[in-house]
Amino acid sequence: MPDSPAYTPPKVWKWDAESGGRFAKINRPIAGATHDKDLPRGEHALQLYSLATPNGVKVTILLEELLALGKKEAEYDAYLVNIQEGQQFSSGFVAANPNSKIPALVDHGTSPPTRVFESGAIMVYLAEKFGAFLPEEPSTRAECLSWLFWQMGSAPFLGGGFGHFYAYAPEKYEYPIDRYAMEVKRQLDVLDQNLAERQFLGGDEYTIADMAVYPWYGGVVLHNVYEAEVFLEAKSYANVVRWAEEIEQRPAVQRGRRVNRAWGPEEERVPERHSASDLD
Ligand SMILES: N[C@@H](CCC(=O)N[C@@H](CS)C(=O)NCC(=O)O)C(=O)O
Repeated sequence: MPDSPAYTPPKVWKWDAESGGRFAKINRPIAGATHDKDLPRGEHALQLYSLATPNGVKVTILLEELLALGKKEAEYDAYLVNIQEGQQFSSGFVAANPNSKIPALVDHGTSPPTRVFESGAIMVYLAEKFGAFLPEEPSTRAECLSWLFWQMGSAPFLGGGFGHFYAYAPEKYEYPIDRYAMEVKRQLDVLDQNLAERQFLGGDEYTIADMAVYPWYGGVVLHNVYEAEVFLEAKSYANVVRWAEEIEQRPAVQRGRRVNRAWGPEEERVPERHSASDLD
């Protein structure tokens, strides 16, 4: 027998702003801007509007890796978008990303400027623009893109599914926690088996696929994300732990993780980034 009363969906779903738990304040069933406000703009061609969540950090890691390679044109301004305050619904942000989610990139180095949204699309755009971290040889490129798109399709089950019901929902419900714990453990095993054979996700080369997957699944195995390390037996995925630790030691990764961070220890917070010296 279920321990909560059975729910029968009404004929037509209606929006009840009070019922959604931690994110009820910002989540809405409609798209578009809620208020008029332009985005700020700094001096570099690349303007990033983001936050240091896993989806944000993968892009700042890539930008810092490009700079570490000596790609000077990858210099960027990174502005913080406070999603708890609904800044993703400003008219300026919606013009950069009609989906109202961080990260969003505007490249003023093209005429007219190029807007790019969805972190995977941003990573491919930057990797192609600078000719780095996305292999050119067709089969290794396909392998890299396969793991990159694997992250885009898989992480919503980890964050929006498991993380939401295990850590954020107003009550603990066994059915969704079981459903998503099973899926996340399966995903960790997919990574673990792949990394048993390879140094990086796509083979011998560190690519945008590693940068995209690490903030999500590295977070689970190294940083007790959702306080679920024990529940998921995260440390048992030894190859994922080995791979995540190797990535996390990279100086560019350590820099990228701090950009647009407005919480945690003071020395790790860099809410806005306009030059390398903001991180030095
Ligand atoms: N598939 C998107 C997901 C982006 C996403 O979910 N961003 C979250 C923060 S991690 C967000 O901006 N949420 C605000 C909202 O849902 O209103 C991507 O990879 O860029």
